[in-house]
Amino acid sequence: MDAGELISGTLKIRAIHGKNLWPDEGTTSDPYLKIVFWNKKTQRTKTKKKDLNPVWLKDITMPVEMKKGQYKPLRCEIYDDDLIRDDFIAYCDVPWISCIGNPNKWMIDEIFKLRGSANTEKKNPDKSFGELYL
Ligand SMILES: [Ca+2]
Ligand SMILES: [Ca+2]
Repeated sequence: MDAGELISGTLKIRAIHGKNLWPDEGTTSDPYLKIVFWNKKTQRTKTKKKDLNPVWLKDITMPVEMKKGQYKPLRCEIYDDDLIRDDFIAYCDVPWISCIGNPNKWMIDEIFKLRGSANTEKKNPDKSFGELYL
């Protein structure tokens, strides 16, 4: 495959659950998952109220129309839902290149360790932010 090769289809992601998420609000938070795609489009799950082990079980689909060279991992971000401004909690990057060329197969079945931002790592010095299962 060369970088100019066109890739088209639909990417389907099953957001399953988060585990041991870091509590933004002392002992809990209201987490949702936001996925930032290669084209900067985003999609998110619903908020799970007061749940550090949220089960979203949400299927997210994104049409793929891009050149191979535009490939980027999926940026998966966990936020705490708040009235005024949602707090960023943690993120991970999920490679999905194995999905290209394998239509109609689930290629990712994995637990990803979450990482904090510089700001959340300051608030959470042991840097354990939990895990995301996709
Ligand atoms: Ca909240
Ligand atoms: Ca908050």
